[in-house]
Amino acid sequence: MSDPKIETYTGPAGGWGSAKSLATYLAREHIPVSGTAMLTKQNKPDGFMCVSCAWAKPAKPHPFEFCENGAKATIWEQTAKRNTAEFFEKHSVTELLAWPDHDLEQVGRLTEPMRYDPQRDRYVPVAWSEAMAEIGRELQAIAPRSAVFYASGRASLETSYMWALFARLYGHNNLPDSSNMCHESTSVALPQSIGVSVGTVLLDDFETTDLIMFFGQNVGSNAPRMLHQLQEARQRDVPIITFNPLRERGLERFTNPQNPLQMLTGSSTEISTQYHQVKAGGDLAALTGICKALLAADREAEAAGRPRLLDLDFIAKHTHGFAEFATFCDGHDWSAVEGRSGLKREALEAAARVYGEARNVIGIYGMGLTQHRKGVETVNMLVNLLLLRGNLGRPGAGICPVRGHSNVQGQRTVGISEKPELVPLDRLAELYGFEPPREKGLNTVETCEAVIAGKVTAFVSLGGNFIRAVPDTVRMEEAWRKLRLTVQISTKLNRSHLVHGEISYILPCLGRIEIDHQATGPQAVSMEDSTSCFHGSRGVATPVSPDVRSEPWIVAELAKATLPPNPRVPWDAWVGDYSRVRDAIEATYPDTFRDFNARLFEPGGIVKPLPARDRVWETETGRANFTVPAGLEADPDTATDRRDVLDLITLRSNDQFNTTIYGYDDRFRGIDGTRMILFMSANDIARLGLEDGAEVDVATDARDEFAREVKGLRVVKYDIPEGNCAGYYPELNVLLPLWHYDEQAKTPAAKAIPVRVAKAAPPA
Ligand SMILES: Nc1nc2c(c(=O)[nH]1)N[C@H]1C(S)=C(S)[C@@H](COP(=O)(O)OP(=O)(O)OC[C@H]3O[C@@H](n4cnc5c(=O)[nH]c(N)nc54)[C@H](O)[C@@H]3O)O[C@H]1N2
Ligand SMILES: Nc1nc2c(c(=O)[nH]1)N[C@H]1C(S)=C(S)[C@@H](COP(=O)(O)OP(=O)(O)OC[C@H]3O[C@@H](n4cnc5c(=O)[nH]c(N)nc54)[C@H](O)[C@@H]3O)O[C@H]1N2
Ligand SMILES: [Mo]
Repeated sequence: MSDPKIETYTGPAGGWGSAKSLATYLAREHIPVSGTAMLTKQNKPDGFMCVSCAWAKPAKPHPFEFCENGAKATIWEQTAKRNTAEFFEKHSVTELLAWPDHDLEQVGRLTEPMRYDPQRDRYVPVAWSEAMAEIGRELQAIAPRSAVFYASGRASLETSYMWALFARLYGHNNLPDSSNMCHESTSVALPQSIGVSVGTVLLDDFETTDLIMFFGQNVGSNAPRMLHQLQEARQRDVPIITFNPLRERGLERFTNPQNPLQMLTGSSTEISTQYHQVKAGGDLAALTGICKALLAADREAEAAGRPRLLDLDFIAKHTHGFAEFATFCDGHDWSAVEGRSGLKREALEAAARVYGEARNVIGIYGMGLTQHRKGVETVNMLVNLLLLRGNLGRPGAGICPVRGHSNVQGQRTVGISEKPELVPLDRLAELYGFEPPREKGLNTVETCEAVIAGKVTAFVSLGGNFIRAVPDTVRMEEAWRKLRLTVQISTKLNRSHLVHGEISYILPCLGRIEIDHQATGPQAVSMEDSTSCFHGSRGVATPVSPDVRSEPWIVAELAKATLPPNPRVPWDAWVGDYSRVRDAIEATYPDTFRDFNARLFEPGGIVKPLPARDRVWETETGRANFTVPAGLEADPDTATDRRDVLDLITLRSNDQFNTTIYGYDDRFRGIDGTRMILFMSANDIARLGLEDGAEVDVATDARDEFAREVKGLRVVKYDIPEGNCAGYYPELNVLLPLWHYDEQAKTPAAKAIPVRVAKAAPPA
């Protein structure tokens, strides 16, 4: 790593910066330029579905239907570098624990199964059969409820279905997945208000929308292909109103790297027409303010005999709870709304005006809404706003949560859930002749609590990097080392392999981009995107090593080694022909997956039926519910406005995928060469007696017995609201207390952690 460079970035998102960045990656991963042919197959109906984000895949794709970060994900997976037995022979686990995340994955793709050898403190090669036999024996020896099967949103629908079935046949619902740390707030909120757990917007809706309201999602880095839809909407003069504490470049200006004219002329499209730098956790108040302004304007219109602003017909026919909701909005005065949101009344009234004039409105959001103590209430506050003008269940309008991992939503659809009520257990019982466990399983936070309490002794992981992704790094790593068994099905080495149990295995798998050859030939798999469309995907690259196995094969072998034989579960036949797994999925969920195999490669994907899209509300009231939050405070810990405490936002750079750190270049934020950064406002820097570039120590301001501290962050003066600061996940997860989660969904509240910042102590 060279010296860090920190300077203001003045370019747009996309543009030549993207193109240049990709060329560097291809060279670094030793992929010849001919290897880029792979990229033309990305997100195409006859190709493979990107392993990066979950954004929708259009029926008529652009010639290059990928973005800078999707291409990086492909290159990172298809690197020519290999992590072999010789590597593990050279480096002890203790030594590797000191390596940064980037360096661990950078070693290359895992190539053969490995078992931890405690005598030598090294991972050593093991035969697949031996690995499976020992893991099976270990799982047989414990009560099923003391094992957890985690999944990280990338595995296909086929693998995920088998994984969830394996857990239930074995005897538990302990199926946490990355969605517990991500959009769980959505999955809890939307059923309360509109009776579905997912967004209602389809790609087509972007073509007829009249306004996009955009909350807490960093599109330029984390879902860049959506910039196409945003740019096209802007070219039709559709306003975009953004709420984000940071001025994110992708939400300001975008040069489409696939538009030759824009590239040649250096021009760009303005994305946001209004940009509101709301305080972290201030969206609940900001949305209340907009609703309040709209209600007032509607009364004025009524008094003056002008057309009303509320959709009275929709409210009367389709909703429940309007009066109480209006009382809530009227009951909070503007000074409270301004204080909590950090936004001026005039700004919120301006947003309300545009909203009140727009016919069809889409509300988009990401982690900026979900990862808060009141994440569920905040998501439902956005629904409230949409309900006021009937912006649900009609073309051009709706709610659009931007999901993370490429199949995180699909994993839930096919049974990976700790909540038994979300799974057709009776159907499974009937199909496979067993009595599925009915007791609620553990989600991510509960898994952490149970490991600390010693109630969980085995952790088996389908992808991901759990120990690095969860809160309270120091406490969790300590607890993790007491586990009896840890098993990671992975593509690359990460910290979760190094913080391991007494018995520990690394099981290397194929990535989605590789050709997956089984008894009946090369196999296809499928996933569900963020707009609830299912897509087939076919690998195109040669497998990284003859000793890696496909995820369905690994899951089947684990199941066979663990469970008594059950002739009704044809594990081997499923592995030989994935279309038979799809048949099983269809048999379990006949309405959702009708003619699944026949329609697998339908351009644009198979659209999942969603009652709310047709204004059928599967809620307790049978209507769409206005919901009333407890108050405006988004976060009970940080509500007191203690002047010496800042609310820390942990977020992603433009050069990472979650805990996978591609590099140290956060181009749009002007950071190059380091991730140990604390973005602060000029006023806070001055008030706390610091200066731009100063080295600081940051400690969590939590009233419990644990000290949580990160030393040696570098202060970067940044355009961010006073009272907030920001830095990178996962490095700052040390500061996030395990109990700091959304009250209803238990999503870790990673976007407003109360911290104290002090000048770094001189070395002792
Ligand atoms: N390249 C790339 N793509 C990814 C990922 C990746 O790491 N890299 N991760 C994937 C995954 S799993 C997910 S979940 C998504 C995550 O995608 P995002 O939802 O974009 O996640 P974050 O980077 O955490 O950024 C959240 C955004 O919310 C803003 N924000 C923070 N606090 C608040 C708040 O209180 N209110 C508002 N209005 N805004 C706030 C931040 O400034 C930031 O712009 O992306 C997916 N796609
Ligand atoms: N403080 C803070 N914490 C957060 C967040 C935050 O914003 N702030 N975000 C949260 C969110 S939204 C999420 S989704 C979680 C992410 O949590 P996870 O999903 O658990 O983590 P990832 O970093 O995506 O996992 C990366 C690893 O997955 C493995 N992998 C990659 N591809 C494949 C594959 O095809 N198959 C298999 N089997 N393995 C593969 C590789 O070994 C790689 O090292 O983190 C959460 N944690
Ligand atoms: Mo996520």
